This record gives sequence, structure tokens and C-alpha cells, in this order.
Amino acid sequence: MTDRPATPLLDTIASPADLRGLSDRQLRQVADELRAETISAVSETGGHLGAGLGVVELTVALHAVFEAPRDKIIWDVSHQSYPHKILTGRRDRIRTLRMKGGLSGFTKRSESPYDPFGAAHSSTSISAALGFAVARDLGGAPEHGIGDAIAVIGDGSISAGMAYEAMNNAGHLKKRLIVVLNDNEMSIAPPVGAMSAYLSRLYAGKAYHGLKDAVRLLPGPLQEGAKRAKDLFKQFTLGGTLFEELGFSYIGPLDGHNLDQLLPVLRGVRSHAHGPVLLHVITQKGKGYRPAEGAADKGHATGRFDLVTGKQHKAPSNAPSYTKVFAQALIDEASRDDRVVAVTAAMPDGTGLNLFAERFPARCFDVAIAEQHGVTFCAGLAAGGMKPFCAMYSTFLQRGYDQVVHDVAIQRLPVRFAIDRAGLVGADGATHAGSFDIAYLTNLPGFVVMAAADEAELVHMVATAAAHDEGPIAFRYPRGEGVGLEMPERGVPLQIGKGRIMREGADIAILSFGTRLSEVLAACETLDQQGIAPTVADARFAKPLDRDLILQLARHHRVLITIEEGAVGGFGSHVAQLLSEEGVFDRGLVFRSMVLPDIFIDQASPEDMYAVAGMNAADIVARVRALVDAGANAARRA
Ligand SMILES: Cc1ncc(C[n+]2csc(CCOP(=O)(O)OP(=O)(O)O)c2C)c(N)n1
Repeated sequence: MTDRPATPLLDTIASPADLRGLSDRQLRQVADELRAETISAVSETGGHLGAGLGVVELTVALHAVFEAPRDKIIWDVSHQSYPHKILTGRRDRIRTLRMKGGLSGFTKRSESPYDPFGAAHSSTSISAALGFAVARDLGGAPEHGIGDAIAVIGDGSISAGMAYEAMNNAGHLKKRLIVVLNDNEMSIAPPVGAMSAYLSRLYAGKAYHGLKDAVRLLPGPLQEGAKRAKDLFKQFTLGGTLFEELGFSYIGPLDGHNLDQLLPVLRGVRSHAHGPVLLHVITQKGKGYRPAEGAADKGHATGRFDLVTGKQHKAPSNAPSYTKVFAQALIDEASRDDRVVAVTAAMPDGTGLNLFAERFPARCFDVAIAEQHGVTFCAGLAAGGMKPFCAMYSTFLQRGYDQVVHDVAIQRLPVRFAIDRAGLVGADGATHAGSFDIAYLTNLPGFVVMAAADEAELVHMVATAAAHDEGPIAFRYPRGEGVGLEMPERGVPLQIGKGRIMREGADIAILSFGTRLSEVLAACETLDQQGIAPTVADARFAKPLDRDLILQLARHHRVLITIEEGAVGGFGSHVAQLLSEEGVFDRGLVFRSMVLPDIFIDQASPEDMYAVAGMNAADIVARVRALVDAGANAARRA
């Protein structure tokens, strides 16, 4: 008889309830299969790999011990939720991760009842879990009830102020609430800050050894009766940690890859927890896949890759990324002016400031995942006579908005905002789209707001920002590569509030703000062939507006169209306001504004997203043609 391969246990798991009938030994097998399935799926889709691999055992343990969806398991950031998705009825779609019409790369309420709370920005999980705990105690959701509220938060994400605001509130309310601190000693980059150092001290301290001894006392997983679990739970509760001072029972640190530790402790917590509990779990980012374990970012995010070698399949490109162009231009400015400093909130590689830090280590500050602090820190630096460049993604700067208004704008402090990932971002979807910065900055008095139309413009905008000491100034640029232009030797400051004419035509003018300019120019080639020759201008500034340029375009053309990769309320709205105040509409100007649609666009390829947004050259051609045809019809009728 030949040995038939055993059916993978994972194949029998349609929902987490199926885990609850398994022995601890079988759960270990499920964990191994789940890890393999996660690696295999991400090799096909790309995405966040390292974080999920680090929580495979934790995911199995949480779902085996707790009863989702009644118990609410809330993953912070939720980039580590792929194993959770596989166990919660989405295995059949896991190879559609981050694709158009597929699974989101993050938790999403509309996707599954097992995703009680959506995320992608960090450090929200404890607040949300506390909300569920209070809702439970006040009788919310009476149809199904709410069981436990469990937040799983990483050591990087717990560096943000919001996490402490939540713990402060939780310690005061004393509701039963479980926080699992998933400590892998990594953020995207190695974590920074005093909190990270504190967690390392806890990890290195007595508690860990105490725990190992205690676990050894257990004859086996089957012998964890309620009493034993209770004793265990008590033994592990140590006094004196920061978390205890905040009103949490602290348990740990545990080995987060050892189900023999995780399962009994979680069972103990489930049976006996009163009030808020913090379970400190030590894990390894990228665990179980050598290429990820060995990567500098522990496999944080990856494109599609070869399973055996771990090598990523990536189309080569010669054009430099906007991020890199920004970093090099900033290094150039900093080499001439030692007051230039740079600030990132836990994204040194993503913003290119890793390159800046190599050159100017003492003038580069990674403040951890702390955008609010980062912005006000820059305000302080500016007040102290420095020239701070606050480099953040558009979507994450949202978190520091009151600081932008209150600490920077009202005090007219010359903080330079380098806004990366402006516009649509592709596979990360709606949570990461940089849609709102134009709108949320152009309404602030005294702000200068620029958008680079191409990578050469970005170099000039870095120089413009460096030279601008009169107040706050921002420049935005997209994810991805430039158009492959010849780069200027050095940046030359632009005249504030002045745009440029790119080509002259008649009848129709298109005024572009940002990198859609290349699509506008491509559209013009098609329109030229159809006998329509628009004037095209690059506004460069959404604030202050180039009034002269705009009014001149309005005067000399029958139709004016603005285009920007941002939500309504931004550049086009300000142009409309100007035109209406100047009475231009009364004189018959036809005006249209092309902005992102008033929806949150789900993940897709950038091309698909632009198609949904109607922002491609073909869409611009269609817009212009419709206006020309309408004009011709009106003329015929008249
Ligand atoms: C507000 C905010 N800023 C920045 C990010 C980008 N970001 C995504 S994951 C991550 C690191 C999170 O580290 P940690 O919580 O330790 O999780 P790990 O990836 O190590 O599992 C960062 C900085 C974000 N998601 N949200």
C-alpha cells in the first residue's frame, strides 16, 4: 500500500468555528499550512507579506480561542490580515488580493462579518475595540450581541499618540478589553523612539524567563482546566509596567510563534479577564520564509515574486521615481544650506529620506508613526530658525491636519510639506489615495500649494520651498516614476503664484495642476488630428492662483477646463470662485473642472483607477469633444 498524502487540514477550515474542534497539535499543523498558503498567495498577488507571516500562530490561536464574528478581532493597520482572511471564508478569493474587484489588502467591513473594523492607517485598533466594548456593555447590536473586543496592534503602531489616548480612556473606563501587542521589533523600518526601547527592555527582562518556566510546568495543552488557566493568568501578570500604570493587566512577553504558550494564555484571558488586559507577544516579521526574514524590511511589502528564490518580478524602468527625485533635490539644497532639515513619520524609505539620512544623519528625524507630532515638531523647528521639510504621504498627513492648521498655518511658520503619493495609488486602494490634500491645504490662509507636473518641476519646487521663508508651503507629487525628462542640474526657485503656458491654441484652454499634464498633452495630439487645437497651461500653483494667467485664458477662449488629481473642493473650485467673482461667467465662458469622482475608489491598477476617475487622455479628449460639439450645436440653433 502506498502512503496517501494526508488531506491538508486547512482544506477543512471553512470558518473559524472549524478550528474549535481541533486539538492543539492539529492547530499547529493548520498554522504551518496557513503560512505556506499565505506565502503562495502573495507570491502571485504581491502585497504585505512579512507582517502576516509574523502573526500566523497568533491568528490561529485567536480564532481557535475566541468566537468571531461575535468576538471582534480588530487588526491594527490590518496589513497583517491575510492569514485572518484565509481562515474566515475568503481563502477561495485570496489570490485576488489588492486587485480590481478582488479582496482588499486590508480589513473592510463591507467585505466580511469577520472584519468588524476597517483600517490601513495605523494605531486605531484600541480606540475601535474600546468602542465595541462599551457598545457591548450598553446593549448595542442586540441581534447578535458583542462578545470580546480584541485589538491586535504592532510595536510600530503603538508609537502613535492615538494608541495612548485609547489606553488612557480604557484604563479609566475599566471595561473588559483585550489588547494584543504584537512586538516584532520592526515598523516598516526598524522602529525608533523611547517606547520601542522600553518594549525591548520588557522583552529582555525577567518576565520572559518566568513565563518559559511557567509553561514548562504545564503537562500538556490538554490539561489546561479553567483553574490552571486562571493560575497561569495570574502568574503572568506583572506589576509595574507602563501598561499597568495605565490601568491594564500586563501579561507577557510570550513567544508568539509557540501555540503551547499562546493557546493556554488566551484561554486564561478569555475565562478570567476583568477590565483591560494587554498581552505582549513577541513575533518575528517574515517568520518562516527565508527571503522575507532576511530582508531589511523583513518582507514588509513586495511585488509578485518567485516562490523558490523570493526574487520579485518587476518591469524595469529607466525613469527615476518622484520619491528619489525629491530626495536628491533635497540633499542638493541641504548641501548648500545647513538649516535644511527633514522629518519623516516612520517612512524613511517610502519618502526617500533614507537617502537624506545617509548624507545628513544629524539633520534627519524619524519621529515614528506620529504624523501629528511630526508636523508640530516641524513647526517648532521652523520657529527655531530651521528650514524643516516635512515629508509625508498625502493620506497620512491627514492625521496631522489640526497641527497643520493650528501650529503651522495660523503662526505662518515656514514648514515645507513634501507630499508624496498624491493622487491615486493603486493596489492599496481608497485608504491610501492622496485625494484630499489640495482641498484641505488650499483653504488655509497664507499657504502656498504647488503640484509638480513632472520630475524636473519637482526639483524646482524643492528649491522654491527651500527659498520660501514667508510662511507654509507644500508641493505634491505622485507615486511612481516620472516621464523620463532630462533633469535640471539644480533647482531654480519658481516665482510664487505663477503658472506657465505649455502650448497655445484657440477656442479651448486646458489648465492642468499636477502630473495629469502628460495626459493633457497626449490628449492634445489626438485633438490636433481632429482639428481642435487647445491652449494648455500648467498652473503650478493652486494657491496663490495665477489670476492673470487664468483671467487671460478665460478672456481668449470660449471654453476653459481645469484638471487635477484631487477631490472636489481643490484647484478647480478655487478657479471657479475666481471666475465667478470676476464676473467671467456672466460673459459666457464655458467652464468645466475635472476632479476625482465623489466616491472612494477601491483598489485596482493605477490605469484602472484612472479609468474609473475619468482622468486619462481619452477621457480628456471626450470631455473636450463634448463641449465642442455642444458649442457647434448651439451655434447652429442660434
Ligand atoms: C498613520 C499611518 N502612518 C504610516 C503608515 C504606514 N505604515 C504601514 S505599516 C507601518 C509599520 C507598522 O509597524 P507595526 O505596527 O510594528 O506592524 P508590523 O508591520 O511590524 O507588523 C507603517 C509605518 C500607516 N499605515 N498609518
